[in-house]
Amino acid sequence: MNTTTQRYTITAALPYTNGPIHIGHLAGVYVPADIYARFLRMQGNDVAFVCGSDEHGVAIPMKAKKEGISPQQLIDKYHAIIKQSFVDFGVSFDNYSRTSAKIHQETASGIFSKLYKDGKFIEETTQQLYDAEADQFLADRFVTGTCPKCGNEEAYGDQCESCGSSLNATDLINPKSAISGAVPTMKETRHWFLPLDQYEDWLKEWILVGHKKDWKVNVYGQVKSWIDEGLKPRAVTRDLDWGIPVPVEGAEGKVLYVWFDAPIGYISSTKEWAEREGKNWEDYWKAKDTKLVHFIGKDNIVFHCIIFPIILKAEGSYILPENVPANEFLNLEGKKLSTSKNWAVWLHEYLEDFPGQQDVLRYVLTANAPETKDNDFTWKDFQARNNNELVAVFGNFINRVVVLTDKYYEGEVPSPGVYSEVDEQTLATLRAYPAVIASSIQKYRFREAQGELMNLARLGNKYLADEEPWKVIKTDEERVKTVMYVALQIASALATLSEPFLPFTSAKLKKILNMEQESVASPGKEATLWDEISTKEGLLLSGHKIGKAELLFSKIEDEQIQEQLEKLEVTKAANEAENKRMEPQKETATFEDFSKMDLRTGTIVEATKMPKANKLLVLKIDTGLDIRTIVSGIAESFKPEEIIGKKVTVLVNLAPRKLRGVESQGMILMTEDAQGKLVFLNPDTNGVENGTVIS
Ligand code: B3M
Ligand code: ZN
Repeated sequence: MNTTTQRYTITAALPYTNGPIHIGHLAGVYVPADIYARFLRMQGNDVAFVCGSDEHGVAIPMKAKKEGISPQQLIDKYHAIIKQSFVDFGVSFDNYSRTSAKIHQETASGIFSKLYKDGKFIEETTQQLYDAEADQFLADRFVTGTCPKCGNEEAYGDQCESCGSSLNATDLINPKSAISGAVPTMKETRHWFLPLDQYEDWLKEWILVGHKKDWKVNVYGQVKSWIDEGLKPRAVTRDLDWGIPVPVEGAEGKVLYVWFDAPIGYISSTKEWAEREGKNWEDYWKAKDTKLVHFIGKDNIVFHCIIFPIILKAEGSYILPENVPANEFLNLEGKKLSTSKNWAVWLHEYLEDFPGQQDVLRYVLTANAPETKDNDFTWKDFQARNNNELVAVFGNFINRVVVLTDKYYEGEVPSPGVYSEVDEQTLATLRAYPAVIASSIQKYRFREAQGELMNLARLGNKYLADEEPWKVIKTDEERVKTVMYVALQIASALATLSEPFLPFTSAKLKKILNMEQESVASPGKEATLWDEISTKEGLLLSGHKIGKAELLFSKIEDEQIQEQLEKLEVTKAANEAENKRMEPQKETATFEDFSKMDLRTGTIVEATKMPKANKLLVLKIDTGLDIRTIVSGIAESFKPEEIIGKKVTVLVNLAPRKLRGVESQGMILMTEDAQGKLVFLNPDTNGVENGTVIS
């Protein structure tokens, strides 16, 4: 199947050091990346699996301020937590670095300087949003406002998390400083821009033509829609005092944009590893026959499929990603995971609450992986998958095999007699599994691959249940030898094939079966253990002595699940209390300010959903003056059909603005209830004519 070895550079998104790792990160990025890297190593490939902490960007100083510590203290704190939790969880990075490392500063600076010297940037002085109160330019997460594409009112200056659009701060409607809450003013500043538009044709050729077939539909679709909308030059420097200084004279006080330096972190991490291991890093980034694969979440697609490849292309000597198998998002108990709202299952806490049960979480996250659509993690499902699948199927099968081998043969693998048809069939099915699982993994379908692994365990369970060696032993001892021999081959195949998915279980099982610990083939070795399942008579030969039974998995009790659910209840209550806190009264408005607003009574006469926008409804309102279109962000609270005929209060002289290409001519006034559901602000106006002035 494999035999020729291939060089791979596998990267996993660098986590921001503004919080610990949660299950969303794991399901979206780290578990699939680890399965892939482990699998490739088992196939004898030459793999560099790299990651590291992303310690720059506006999110860091902002979070540090919130925690009352310095940015350096913040990154040190979370870098340590994150790094340790990956080790404890068995994520097999070859190197885990950090972007505050010297080698990274040098690498990122070096690439910027090269592009600068080669004239790849546009240098421009433009008006940027500025917070006069905080004496700071506002970009990225320092500014929030309404997304011009979907109407989400909490979009950031670099990206809207609701629709995934990548934005420039100046694109936001009604921008607001995230530092002081002030409405920003404009101020001139000079920056370096990467002219993404100049690479459009090249991107079309490379991705839209070249990777139409092998990239995931969700990834390909996003890239296509960005390219179709037209790319714009993007600033790759920022006015900020946290980050890598721009290595250009006269750029004091400016740093590299975090999304310029962070992906270069993959390269620096590889350098750090190569130096330590006596390898040549360039083999992993510049050799044409190396395959580069980026594992990321869907919100990072634009950076890995458009911006970083353009940086690499402009530099000129690097390879480009072979694939970017981005995942969708995982939700928790029906709600979006959120670091700031503490709505998460934190990895370091899980490891404390469920010691030794790393594989259970790995298993559940892969079984529920958001590979093609957003998925939900629930504690009940976690418990059920552990108890009904890992314990009842996988664990039960292994336990029976090991206990019976011990009981009948003192742990020695018996010699098989003549195979029955069922034995032959079972062995043939078993021998097909390595190729089936491998093929799914190669297509980045980890969920399907793990499903097949469980089917193999099911095959073993069914085989034992049908052949009933515990009964037959009373009448036909020879037959039982054959049955146990076959069952032992299935057990040893499970020990090997489970390694990418359940590395702790695999190691434990190999120890129980007294198998060669080293399942990772050395590069160039002809056959790997993975292949030998299909090609050899069996992995456990007659006469081989296995060890004693040990439980692979244990039942998870209701109380443990209850505890986790209670933890979430506490978070929910805290968030609700936070939301209920009264907003302070706004600045004084003069009578003139108020009388400028033309408020009227109106009626909704038509309502339709805005295509491809979760929050927006396009309304036709009878304002008495006219029937006009108003786009309103109320789609999550109301279905179009339930609001036709509703009386509303309309601000009719609000400056029109375009949302998703539709011009909105005014605004309807709303408030919200304690649960966050919107409520129409329509005092008792039945009987009042549309268009009547509210004053
Ligand atoms: N630090 C992770 C995120 O967006 C971001 C990834 C960088 S990968 C180069 O959550
Ligand atoms: Zn949006």
